[in-house]
Formats: sequence, structure tokens, C-alpha cells
Amino acid sequence: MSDFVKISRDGDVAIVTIDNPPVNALSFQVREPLMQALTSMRDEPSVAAIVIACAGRTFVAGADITEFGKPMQQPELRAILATLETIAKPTVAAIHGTALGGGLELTLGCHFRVADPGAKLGLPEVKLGLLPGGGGTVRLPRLVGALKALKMIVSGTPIGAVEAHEAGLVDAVFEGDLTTHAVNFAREIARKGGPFTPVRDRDDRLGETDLAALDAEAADLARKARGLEAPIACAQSVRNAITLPFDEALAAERALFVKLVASDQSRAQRHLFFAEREAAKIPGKDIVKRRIARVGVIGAGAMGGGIAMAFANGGYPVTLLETSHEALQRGLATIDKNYAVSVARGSLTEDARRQRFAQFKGSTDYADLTDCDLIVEAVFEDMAVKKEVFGKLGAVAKPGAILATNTSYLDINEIAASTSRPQDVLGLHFFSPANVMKLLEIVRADKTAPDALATVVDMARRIGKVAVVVGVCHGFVGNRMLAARGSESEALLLEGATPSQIDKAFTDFGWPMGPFQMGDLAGLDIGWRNRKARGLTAVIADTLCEQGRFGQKTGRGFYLYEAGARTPVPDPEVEVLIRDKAAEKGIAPRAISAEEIIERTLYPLINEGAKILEQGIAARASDIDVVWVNGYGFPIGKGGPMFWAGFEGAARIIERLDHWHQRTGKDVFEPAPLLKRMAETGSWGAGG
Ligand code: T1G
Repeated sequence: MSDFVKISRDGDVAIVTIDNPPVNALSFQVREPLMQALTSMRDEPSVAAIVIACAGRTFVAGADITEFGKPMQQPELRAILATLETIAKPTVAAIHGTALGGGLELTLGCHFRVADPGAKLGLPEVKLGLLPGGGGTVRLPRLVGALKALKMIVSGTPIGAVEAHEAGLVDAVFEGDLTTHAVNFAREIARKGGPFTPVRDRDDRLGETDLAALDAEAADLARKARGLEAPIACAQSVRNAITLPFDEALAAERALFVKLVASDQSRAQRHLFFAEREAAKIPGKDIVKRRIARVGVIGAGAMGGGIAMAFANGGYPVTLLETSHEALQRGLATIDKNYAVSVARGSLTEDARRQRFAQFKGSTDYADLTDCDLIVEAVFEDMAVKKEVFGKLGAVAKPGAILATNTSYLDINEIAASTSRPQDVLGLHFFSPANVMKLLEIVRADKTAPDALATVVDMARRIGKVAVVVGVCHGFVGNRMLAARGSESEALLLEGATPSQIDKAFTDFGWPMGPFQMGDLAGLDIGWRNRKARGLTAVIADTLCEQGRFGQKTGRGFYLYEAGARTPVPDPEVEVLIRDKAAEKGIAPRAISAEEIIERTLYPLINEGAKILEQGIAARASDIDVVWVNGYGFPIGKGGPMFWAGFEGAARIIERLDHWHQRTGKDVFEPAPLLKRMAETGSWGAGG
């Protein structure tokens, strides 16, 4: 047969096993022998039933994403499914691990599906800017109903085997040896005799569809799409499954798939899929790592508590240290409240809440950190305070324990140099709320030991974080670029743009919210305190803070907020303030276009990214994209700032940067040499 598809027999049942590590992707080298195996077993008289199974850790996790954008070699998945549905004898898919995308679609070409209890089933194509292109939008509604199918396909979120069984997607869930159970299931089905109805002919669930409810759900999902095309196409294709004959709906799905797979948005989202995985590939990633059995977190405030939860959620026992019993109790109470909110929302069971909270041990004594293998400090953002903490850790932390700082800005080399063990020191820059935000900037200091770095990169995956290794500089990658993006915000206000206009330019671009809404959400006092500490000013934001307008938390910031509401309402008082400050500076207001706003905010963002690459603070341009998509909400349909620069064209970006550099004289507009090389070569260089 082939190395990738093997046929074995258990009496009159043929077992076709796919073996394409690591995730059994339906690459061409699988599709060809799979087609041959199914055809030959279909025509083999001694075979009464066929089981499709997978070797390794998972059932087929989808089409081979690396094949997209290249000529597709025959047979395509659609042809395999068409052949599957010509088989009159019972066909059974045995699902373990994750049956995703084309993998789940392969099972939908079978008469039956059985799964082990830990299996997950889903159609995540929307996360790649696609829709299921192997009939998933037309077959899945026939098993689970249109509304359930719509939610699964537009969210891309897999469901577990038990839920799939209840929904009608899976015919049986078996503990133990799945293949044996699948063979016995197939044999019993064959013994009972057919005919066996292929999914394409099972219209029983379609009849129950409330098209108005489906359309209402689709409209709600479309409102959340924020300019992404794939969710809209997914919804349309599911609707076609209800309103069109099977083959017409299938053809319509194909047409939508062909359009999406060639789209910039899908190219961007496929770029991010691989970029996230590349970011975790650091030199020495396979060296022997240190063991992390227990984690210590110093500081039980907003950041420390969130960090402690992130580790507890990842299964690590946590020692949470505070300076006083009262502060410790406040921190633990906040953690317990956060878990209670998750239970109330249904995203956490009561048992899980108890298990996670049991992971915590509170203390006010540094000596209780001696059994921790990783200690993360999340104390006040002040170098003297950080050095004091690391001084104490030097006295109590066991040899080999990794000592991490959560600082957002401070020089970690300076912190490391204040200890006797700089090889154990690194940065773990979490993003607030730390138990929710996916991004984790892992800061490699000059003397950080390679095994310490590899250990925390590995740990990041276990706690569900997307890790990016960055170098030491002010603000590392994300916050340093954020400062560049915001450098012209105030100037734009003084020259005539309103907060709403600037924020709208951002949300029209695809950001979840603009910089002024974000400032009101985070609290304007945070930036105010940072600026005062660094001797910087921002005349509008500083004046608002002097008036006690800190944003949502005070009901007023750049916008007004009705009691308890989070919807920003433009405030005429703020616009008068802006005009008055502009007049004091002799600046006459003028009309400012959305295009100018994007040029003066997002082009400096890209330019700073280029400087970060030149200085080796980030290893790859794609690492910078991963930071911005997972830490700051950069629209996934544009792939991150550095990937989007390719769409914009580096030459045009340079031309506009030069224009604003002449107008403002600001360094953020001085084109980085690497940006010029990008314009000439179309590539950011070795890191890709
Ligand atoms: N194609 C190619 N490579 C893939 C792949 C895929 N579908 N899935 C994973 N890989 C690579 C990945 O890049 C990494 O490579 C290695 O496998 C391990 O992955 C027609 C059009 C299955 C949950 O979107 O969600 O089917 O870095 O690190 O954390 O309608 O992989 O080792 O070189 O992620 O254990 C739809 C994508 C495709 C699922 C396992 N399917 N994969 O997670 O391992 S489109 C998906 C995942 C499609 C059809 C449509 C995860 C996983 P390297 P990993 P993991």
C-alpha cells in the first residue's frame, strides 16, 4: 500500500489506517493511497465493512495547510468523499484526538462515526480565513441541524465527543481500544444489513430548520465579523445547505472556498497560524529543560493575581506571596471571585473551581518560596523595589530556580546584574488580565541561560500562552511599538481630529477599539503616572487626568460613560478642551482624513518594528506579528503589522514616512534601513 495509508483486515472488516505524523494532515501523499485503498476495499467482495482510522496521537487534523496557494494535486478531498459515498457497504470513522477541518469532513463521507471520550470534533477553517471546503457546510447540518452547524462552523470551536454524540454527529462513544470497538460496530451494522444512507441523503434534520432564527443568528455573527469575509461565507454556505439541493449547495461551497483561499485575509490568517508555531522555535529548544513543579508569584495585585491564576489554570501549584496578610487575603478573594464569575458563566465547573483554588498556598514569608522552581515577581514597577525583591530571592530561591520579572519596561539586564545568579533571571511579561490574554513576551536577558529560556517557552504552552522570545529594550517589542503608534495621537487631536474620528479610523481598519477608547478602558491615570515618572507630557491626556477624568473607572475620560455602561459617548467638553489647547499652541484645526490617521499611527508602528528587527530585539518579523495580534488586537485579517506592510508596500510606507518626517521632524517617521531593504526585496530578511 503506502507508508501513509495501510490496509489491515479483521475478518470481513477492512481497516484503512492513515499514518502521516504529526497530525495526519490530508496531504497529497495521503490522499492518493487513501483513494486507492477505499476503491479497492469497496470492490473487494470479502470485505463487509470498512473502518477508517488514524495512527499516532490524533485523527486527521485537516487538509495540509501548507498546500494552499499552490496547484492542488488530485485527488482532492472532494473526490475522495464522492468515492466514499459510492460505497454501499458500511463505512465507519474511528475518531481519536482531534478530527478537524478536512478530517471531520472525511468522517462525514462515512455512514457512521465513533469516537473515544477524549476526542474533539470541529471545523476551524474560519480561523484560517476559509470555510470548510470539503462539504462540511453542507453535510454537517444534515447530522446536527443547521443552527448547531452554523455556530460550530462560524466559531471554529471544536466540540467534545459526548456533545457530538448528543448532537447526532457521532453514533457511539467507546472507552478503551477504539479500533476494536469500531470494527465490532461495523461488523454488527453489516450483519444487520443495509441499505446504509450516506450523510448527503440524510435530510431529516434539515426539515426542522427555522430559517428566520438561522438568519438572525447569522446576522448577529456577521456584526461581530469586523470586516472578516470568512464568517459571512460560512453562514451563507450553511444557509445554502438548507435552501439548495445538495449538489448545488456543494458547488456553491466550492466557489466560496476558491474565492477565500486566494484572499489576502486568508493568506494573513494562514501566516499567523504558522507564525505562532515558529515563535516557539528558539535556538536550543530541544535541550534538557529544568523541572517546574511549583511556581511562586510575588504580589497578589491585579497582575500578580492574574499571573497566579494563569499558572493554576495550567495545573501548577502556586505559592502566592504578599507583604501583609490583608493584601494576601484581598488577592486570594479576588482570585476566588474571578473563578466564581467563570462558574456563573458556565465556562468553569464548580469542581474545577475548587481544584484550581486548592492549587494556591498563600504566604507573607519569602522563606516559603524555597520549594519553588519558578518565581515570578509582579511588584510595583520601580527598579529599586524590583532589586530589593531579587535581593531577597537570592537568599531563599533554591539553586536552579528560575527568577522572572513581570516588568513592562525596566532593564532586565540591570535587575539580573543585581543578583548573584544572572543565568537564572529572565522576563515573563504578561498582559493584563494575565489569566485571559494569550500573549506572553519572554524576555531573554544577556546572561539568561539557554535551558532557563527553553524551560519557560515550554511552560508557556502548558499554561495556554502564545510565547514570543524578545530582547531587552525599553518596552521590549509590544509596548515599544505601542509608544510609536501613539506618538502622533495628541498631534492629530490638536490639528483637528476628534477622539471619535481617530477611534473610528481604527475600528474601520479592523481593530476592536481605537486608542482613546482603549485609554479610557485601561485608565488614563496609568499613562499619566508613566509620563510623570519619565518627565514627559501629553497636554490633552494630562489635563483630563488633572480633572480626575481617568476613563471608564471615573465615568469620564476622553468620552463620557453612563453609570455602569461601557459605551463611549463623545463629550463636547473634551472637544472644547482640545480646541482651546490647540489655540494656545496656535494650531488652526483642519479636516483630517482616515488615511492620514492610519499613516501617522500605523506606519510608525511598522517602522519601529523594522528597527526592533535590526536591533535583534525580535528574531523574526512574524514574531512581531504574533505579539501584535495576540497582545494588542491587531486585526487577524491583516496578519500583523509586518505582514500587512507587505500588502501596503514598503515603498509607499517609506514615501509617506518621509513626508511626515519632513512635516514633523519626529524620529518615529525616520524610515529604518531595514524598511528600505524590505522595499527592495519584499522580505524582512532571515527571520521571514
Ligand atoms: N496542515 C499542515 N500542518 C499542520 C496542520 C495542518 N492542518 N496542523 C498542524 N500542523 C503542523 C504544525 O504547523 C506543527 O508543525 C505540527 O503540525 C504540530 O502542530 C478542506 C480547507 C491539530 C490542534 O485548522 O489546530 O482542513 O511547528 O504545534 O499544539 O475544509 O495543530 O511542528 O513544524 O499545532 O498538538 C483545518 C490546525 C485545516 C487544524 C494540534 N484544520 N491544527 O495542536 O500541535 S484547513 C486546522 C491545529 C481544512 C478543509 C479545510 C493543531 C492541532 P511544526 P501543533 P498541537
